[in-house]
Amino acid sequence: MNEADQMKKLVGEAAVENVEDGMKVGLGSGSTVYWMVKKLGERVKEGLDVEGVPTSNTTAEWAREFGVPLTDFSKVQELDLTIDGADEVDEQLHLIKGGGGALFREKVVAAAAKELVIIVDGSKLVSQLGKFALPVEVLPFGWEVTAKHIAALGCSPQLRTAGEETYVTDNGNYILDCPFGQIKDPATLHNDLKDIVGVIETGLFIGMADKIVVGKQDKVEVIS
Ligand code: ABF
Repeated sequence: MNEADQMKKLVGEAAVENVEDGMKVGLGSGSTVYWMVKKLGERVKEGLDVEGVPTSNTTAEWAREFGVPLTDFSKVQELDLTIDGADEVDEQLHLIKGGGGALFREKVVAAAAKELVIIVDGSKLVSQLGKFALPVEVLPFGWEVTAKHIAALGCSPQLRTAGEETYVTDNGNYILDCPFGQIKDPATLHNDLKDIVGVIETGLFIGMADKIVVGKQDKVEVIS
């Protein structure tokens, strides 16, 4: 296992220490979350009573593979905790998420939880968001017009592809990756984007994270 994967495994497993018996847990997406779900499955085998709401079909497959019982919002409308990854974390704990294409369900699941714990390696910590192109989920109908309005905010939106095909989210929508560069006021940019008809959700998670579990060299730090 390479150093990056070892770091993901370290923080993913450390985050499971936040899970208590009887909890309903939001299960994020991404390669760091993979290790969290795997560890959670080991705790379930040891007797932990937990149910998870997955943020993507991929995460649901991991949960089934590792034996983490799943539930959904028809059965539970408030989660005790959501554990998820991120692409960037700034000093105010605002996030850019969505590199994995699951931002909309990730935000719904994060918003339904009493606490949001983010698991990242140290390379994701930034002083200002924006070096990572901001993923924006848009309705496929009229996406070209939506992209034009997003461009007017100061970027050149790129329609995300999967091989030769247009990438389609679990919700049947498209993702525009928007390289804004340094984002001085992420809250305002998020609101301006959400005002554009055709924009469904942005990868800016403003003031949602409660705790960041960070892997640095061979140790884990917690920022909150
Ligand atoms: C997911 O975690 C996405 O929002 C984000 O793109 C991803 C980061 O993935 P990884 O842990 O693989 O770096 O929640």
